[in-house]
Amino acid sequence: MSVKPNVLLLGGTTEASRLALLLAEYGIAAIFSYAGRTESPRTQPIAMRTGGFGGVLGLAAYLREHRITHLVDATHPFAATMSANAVTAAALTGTALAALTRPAWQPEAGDRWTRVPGLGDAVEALKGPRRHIMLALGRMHVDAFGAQPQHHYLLRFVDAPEHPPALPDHSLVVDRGPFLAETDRDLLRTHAIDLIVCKNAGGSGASAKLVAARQLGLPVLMIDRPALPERREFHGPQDVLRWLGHDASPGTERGV
Ligand code: 3Y8
Ligand code: NAP
Repeated sequence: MSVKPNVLLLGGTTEASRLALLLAEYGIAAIFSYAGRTESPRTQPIAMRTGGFGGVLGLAAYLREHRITHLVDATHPFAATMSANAVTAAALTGTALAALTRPAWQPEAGDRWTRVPGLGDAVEALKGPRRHIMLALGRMHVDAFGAQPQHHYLLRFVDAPEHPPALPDHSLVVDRGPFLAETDRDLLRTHAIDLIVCKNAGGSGASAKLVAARQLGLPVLMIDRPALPERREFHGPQDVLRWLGHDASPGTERGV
C-alpha cells in the first residue's frame, strides 16, 4: 500500500514554484521551504516555512517531527550545502529524496563563453585593464571582486542592500527574475557592458542575459556548478508528481 505523501519542498527556484502549483492542484500535502535570503519571497499556493533547519541534524529532526514522507530538493544548483544536507538527512531518517534540478546551460552557436571552475577563478580571470562587467551573481559573492577594483561593475540584487556594495566603481540594479532577453539586452547596452560574469544556473529564469549576450556578441565568463552528491534527479515537475504516485498526464483525475 503506497504511503500518502507528505512533502517537504526545498524551494527558491522557478521549477520549485512550478512544482508547488502542481502539488496544490493535486491536493498533495506539502510544505514549501525558503532559506529566508530575500525580503519578500514569492508567495506559494501551499504551506510555507522560512529559515534554516540548523544543519543536517536540524533537518533530520524536522523530517521526523513533521512526518515528512518525501523530501524534494528543488534548490538552485549552487545551493550546494543545502543539497548535501538533504542527502545526509534523508539517509539518516530513511526519507525518500529526489532533486528537481535543471540541466546545465550549454553554449550555442555564436556564444563566446569562457568557463571557470569556481568563484575564485572568475575573480582571477578579471586581471587586466578596466572593463564594464555585469556581475550577475546576486549579493552574496560581490565582495570577492574587490580584488579587481579597476573595473566598472553592474550589479543586480533581488533586494536593496543595507550598505552600498564594497566595489569602488559600480552601478546597482534591484530586480528579481525571471528576466526577459529584451530587457537584459537594453540593460547591457545602457551600461556599455563588455563582459558578463554568471553562474551556470540552468533553467529559464536567468537565461535572458545569455540570449542578450549572444545577440550583442558579448563574452560570458561562466562559473561551473559545484559538485553535488549522488541522488535521484528529475528535470520536470511532472516527473516528481509521478514519483509521488500521481500521474501527471493531461485529463487524469486531479485533487479538489
Ligand atoms: C530566496 C525567492 C521563483 C524563483 C525565481 C531561478 C530563477 C529568478 C535568476 C541575474 C541572476 C541569482 C540569484 C537568481 C535567479 C530565479 C528564481 C533566481 C540569480 C529568488 C528567491 C530567493 C533568491 C535567493 C537569491 C540569492 C542569489 C540568487 C539572485 C524569492 C528571487 C544571482 C543566482 O540577496 C540575496 O542574498 C540573494 C541571494 C541566493 C545568489 C547570490 O549569491 O546572491 N538567488 N532568489 C530563496 C530562499 O530564501 O530560499 O525571493 O521569491 C529566487 C530566484 N532567483 O519562484 O520565481 O529559478 O534560478 N537568483 C544565479 O542564478 O546566479 C539572478 O541577475 O541574472
Ligand atoms: P546554501 O549555501 O546551500 O545553504 C546554506 C544554508 O541555508 C543551508 O545549510 C540551510 O541552513 C539554509 N537553506 C538553504 N536553502 C534553504 C531552503 N530552501 N530552506 C531552508 N533553509 C535553506 O544555499 P544558498 O546558495 O544560500 O541558497 C539559499 C536559497 O536561495 C535556496 O533556497 C536556493 O534555492 C535559493 N537560490 C540560491 C541561488 C544561488 O545562486 N545560490 C540562486 C537562486 C535561488 P541550515 O543549515 O541551518 O539548515
